[in-house]
Amino acid sequence: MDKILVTRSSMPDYDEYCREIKKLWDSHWLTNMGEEHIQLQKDLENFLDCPHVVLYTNGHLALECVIAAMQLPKHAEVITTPFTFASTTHAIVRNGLTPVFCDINPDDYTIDVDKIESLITEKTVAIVPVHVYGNMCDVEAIGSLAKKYDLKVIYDAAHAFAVRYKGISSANFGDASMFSFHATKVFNTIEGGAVCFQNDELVQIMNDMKNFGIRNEDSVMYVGGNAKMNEFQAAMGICNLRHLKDEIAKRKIIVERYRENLDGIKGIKLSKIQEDVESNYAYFPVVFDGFTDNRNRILSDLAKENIVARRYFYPITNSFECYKYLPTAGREKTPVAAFCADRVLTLPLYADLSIEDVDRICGIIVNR
Ligand code: T4K
Repeated sequence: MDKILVTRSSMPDYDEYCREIKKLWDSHWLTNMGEEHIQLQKDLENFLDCPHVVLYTNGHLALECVIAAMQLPKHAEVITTPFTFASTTHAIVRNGLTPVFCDINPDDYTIDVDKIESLITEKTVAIVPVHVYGNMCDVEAIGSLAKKYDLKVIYDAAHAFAVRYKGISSANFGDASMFSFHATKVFNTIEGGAVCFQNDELVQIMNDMKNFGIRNEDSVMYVGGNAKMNEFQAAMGICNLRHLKDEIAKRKIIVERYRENLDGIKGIKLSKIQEDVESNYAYFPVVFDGFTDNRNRILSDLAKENIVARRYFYPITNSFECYKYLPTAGREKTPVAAFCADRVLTLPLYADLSIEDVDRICGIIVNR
């Protein structure tokens, strides 16, 4: 039997992609904000109902650039969560800022907004919350706190492309949101990412930042790097965007089947279905809380059947070796995140996963 991996990239028809990139052979224009790049940017601004979308070569550099664009004072504190991919915390630290780790709530794994205020000090300048698995953070509470304490809010929305809260696109909350368009995401440009925001004044700096800080042939404004999305990436995005609604509809059917099979079983905790949120069905996390001996046994039982689930997110970032020096590090400071990281598995999920395979995966978990 073929191996089932945690996800599988969505791809357009081969011929559709070839038609899209044919233009690149005609023009010899391969990168540096060419026609495909401009087209994808417009398509995304429409799709996301967002006035400004700036494209990047990947989500991580997009996040690094938008944090840099906020021009926050060095060594200032940024409140964030450790239950995320390495990228979130690294982007903060690589900007010379200090991450302060807030715990998550156990129902949807996003930042616990009731614990943010006690972490705010005179050094706090920003919050970087994560819409983990596509679940939305409590954007209203975060918005109020940011207003009260005059903090920037930059969402790591890597998992939340095409998600809406009360009908509003996830691109439109906080000062900015970063999406990842990596091959493993609901919408991919092979590698890729974007920063989305409403503020007109950010446009120039976000564009300069990804192009060595160069404003024009005469002026270099910032110490920027190279984080431009190339034309082949943008072409993949244009094609994939055409099919996104179908892809999400297929994912929904798979997620509903997982829920049918696993909901209500003692010791299996599924992510809360959030009210007022239109989901993108990005990941299917399951927390094994006393169901059987432990999560790792289930991981290896699945592996014996050629099924690869993943422990997103273990280890949590505040326990990383590279952050041992931080006074704010230590997984004991975020007990809910530590608990979930020790027990979570994200099960295989992609548009073409068959219902039979979903049933087989659930059978292995439930019948062991
Ligand atoms: N913030 C958050 C919250 C994130 O989750 C991420 C990325 C970022 C920021 C940064 O965004 P990017 O800079 O990546 O745009 C993967 C992804 O590389 C990473 O994008 C993602 N989060 C993270 C959660 O997962 P790995 O090391 O687990 O990926 P890998 O290579 O093991 O792939 C997982 C599975 O995906 C494979 O078993 C099969 C499938 N796959 C993979 C690739 C590379 C495909 O079907 N096609 C492919 O091309 O990190």
